[in-house]
Amino acid sequence: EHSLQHVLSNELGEGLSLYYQPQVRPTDGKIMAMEALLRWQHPKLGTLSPAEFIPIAEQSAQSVRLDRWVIEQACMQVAQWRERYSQVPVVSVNLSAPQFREPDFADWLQACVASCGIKPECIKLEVTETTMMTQKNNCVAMLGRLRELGFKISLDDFGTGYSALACLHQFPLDELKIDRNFMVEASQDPRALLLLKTIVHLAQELSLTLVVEGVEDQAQLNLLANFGPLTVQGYYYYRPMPAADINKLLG
Ligand code: G
Ligand code: G
Ligand code: NA
Ligand code: MN
Repeated sequence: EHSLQHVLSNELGEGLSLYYQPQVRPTDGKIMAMEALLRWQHPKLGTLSPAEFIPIAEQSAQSVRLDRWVIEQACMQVAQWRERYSQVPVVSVNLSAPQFREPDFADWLQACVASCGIKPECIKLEVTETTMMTQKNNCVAMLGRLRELGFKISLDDFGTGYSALACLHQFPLDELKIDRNFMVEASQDPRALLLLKTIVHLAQELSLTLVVEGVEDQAQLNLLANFGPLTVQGYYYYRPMPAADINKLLG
């Protein structure tokens, strides 16, 4: 924790990098989008997961800077890919809760994509259900504005947080990401599979695109066969990987 404060209080970048994990359309294997995932290479502890250090950074609102560093890196990467490849999938980035208390965020983000020479449509913003519910008014206002600017909005970890179900129709959203736990349960219990199927239909009825997280094997993928249009993010297709490895998939 001490050295996290060190990394965050200095010029960001040292030891930090982004991995990307493709989201795949099962019918033809096409990569529809990619999620940018932060990695921190600690000199002594090895690679640390953001699941461990983001919550610490959120407490001190240091995550505001961290998010913006991630977004800058992702936007520059998208710009570079777009110079080299004809079809570049949308890249999603995660927003931490304190970002929604920063009134300048939408302006900052608009300036960020503009300075990289890319369109807002190239970027998807992932917000967890819990962030959405604990900062409802801020989120609705800010995400509404961002969506008008052209950014795509995705509700992350759906079904595990402080439930957004009752307000789903009020949120400015383009996408639902069903938490990995639903896939795990669905492969063990037919009733859990029905639940997963019902959430998929709910998203389709609301005209939201849908990402099923955590598909790890063919058997799990087969369960989704008749569920209609969706994409899959999971180890079965791809693990999160450095940008250099993504080049091989785009080229
Ligand atoms: O890649 P994975 O183990 O390692 O990520 C763990 C968790 O950390 C996920 O819930 C993911 O949403 C979150 N996360 C990954 N990268 C970022 C980031 O850049 N910012 C924020 N706020 N969360 C991130
Ligand atoms: O932001 P979000 O919580 O959706 O981040 C995705 C997290 O899930 C990351 O930590 C990523 O490394 C992890 N992940 C992605 N696919 C799989 C999978 O198939 N199995 C498991 N166990 N974890 C996954
Ligand atoms: Na996410
Ligand atoms: Mn998730």
